[in-house]
Amino acid sequence: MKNERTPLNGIRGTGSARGLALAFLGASLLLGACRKSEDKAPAAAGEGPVVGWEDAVLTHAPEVPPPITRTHPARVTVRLEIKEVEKELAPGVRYMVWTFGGSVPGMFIRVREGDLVDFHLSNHPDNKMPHNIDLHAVTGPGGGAAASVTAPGHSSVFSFKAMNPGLYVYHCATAPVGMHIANGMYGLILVQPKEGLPKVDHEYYVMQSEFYTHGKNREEGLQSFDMEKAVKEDADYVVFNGAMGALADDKALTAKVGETVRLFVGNGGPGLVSSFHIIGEVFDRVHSWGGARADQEQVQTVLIPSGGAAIVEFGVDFPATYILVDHSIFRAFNKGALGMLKVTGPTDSSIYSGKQRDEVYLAEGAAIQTLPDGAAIKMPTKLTQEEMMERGARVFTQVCAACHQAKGEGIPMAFPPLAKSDFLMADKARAIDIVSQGKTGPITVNGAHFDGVMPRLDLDDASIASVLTYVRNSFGNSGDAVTIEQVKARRR
Ligand code: HEC
Ligand SMILES: [Cu+2]
Repeated sequence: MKNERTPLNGIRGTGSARGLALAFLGASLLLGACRKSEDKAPAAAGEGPVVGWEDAVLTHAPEVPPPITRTHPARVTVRLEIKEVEKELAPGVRYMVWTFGGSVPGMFIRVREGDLVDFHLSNHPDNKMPHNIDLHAVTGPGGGAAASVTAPGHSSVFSFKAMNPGLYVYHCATAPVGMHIANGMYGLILVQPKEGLPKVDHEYYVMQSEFYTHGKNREEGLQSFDMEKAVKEDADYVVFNGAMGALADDKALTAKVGETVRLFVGNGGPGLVSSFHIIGEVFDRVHSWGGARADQEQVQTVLIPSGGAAIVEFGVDFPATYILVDHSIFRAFNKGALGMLKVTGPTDSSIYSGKQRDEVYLAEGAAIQTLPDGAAIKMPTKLTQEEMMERGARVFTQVCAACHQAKGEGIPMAFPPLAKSDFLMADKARAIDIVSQGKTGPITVNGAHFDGVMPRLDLDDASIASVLTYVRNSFGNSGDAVTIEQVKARRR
């Protein structure tokens, strides 16, 4: 509903301003050694000089750091720690999430337009994977990704100037990028416009994303990432703030009648676009695409791209539990994209009459979501060597190359090589087990050590036989074929 309107902000950012800002960043990086003192450097057009040095306040969703009241840019330190931790996706469903700050989504970062940000990214020593960060607010190679590749037990530091106000997604961009994002590596950074945002009573952080699990939706136990479903964008869970129910019941957002609410809404993807809507509420002002200024008023549903954001503001006029959904509605009622905003206070019958008739409302739930499985696909039981090589090449490019790379060369410290791999060629049965069941734990390939996670891939016997025949006869390897029978025998 309507609340008091504030004039829309002006358009900002000219080419020459950016040029100046870049030069300014270069100068400031040189000053890095004497950071305790106040850094004074020439101001970019329309901004004051960088004064002072402070630590950014970071918060876990749904909390948002307090508005920045400074009237000048400052040098700001952001410290973010990557942790791989087990979390509950839904009741009884556990998942090893990779996080920026210990939770999904990652911690909310708030800086001010013009700030010079020193970014410290740490990768906890217990983690298995190298990670990095691409902040969409950063102007520079990979949005910081190139400068922040960090092995477990290490820390990277880079600096950037927050030149462009707006709400931005950040995410991990380590190969395979889709897998790192699917495992929970995303969050939001707000570059607060220098004139600030209009005052509201509540600011909240909501981020949508999907999970692709080996089991079906709500299948209990420890679930692992399913690359095949992810490639098909066939999500088992679409959720707000990292888990089914993370914004429901006693964890609902709250407000009182007469108050104003601002939601910073992001979409981590990795694959799906969000049609963000609140059942029973209208957004008074919207910053489409997370842009610096409100550009729309009285909006029902905002489209939030994968890797994008939006800011929505509204006043609450009537007590109720308002439901946050992705209006691609099966996601809401069947996959988890459902949150709550509980508004308390006096009713006003001039706004809404209240219940005039009583009837039973049956909420949708798990009961309706069992659909018949697709007809079993007939798999070939016999293939010629040539057919195996052809099929194997296809499986390799579609599935394995994301991690082991296009020519099987691997990535140092992350993915072992299949090219000329002594480990692969030494033991056929072991190779079948790895491709059919996944693999974790320390191994040595061609003298180099690896201790990562290869997920279960859910391939049929013919595909496993073919891809192994292919890799055992490509990239400098040569060996005998792996037959479908041999795979069958190992799997039973
Ligand atoms: C999501 C990333 C990922 C995908 C996809 C993947 N692997 Fe792996 N693979 C790994 C990791 C990580 C290891 C090392 C596991 C460890 O350290 O215990 C590994 C190890 C292996 C090994 C043993 C080590 C070696 O280099 O010989 C083989 C063989 C292998 N993978 C084959 C495959 C094949 C074939 C495919 C495709 C069907 C595939 N992998 C898909 C990540 C992946
Ligand atoms: Cu990562």
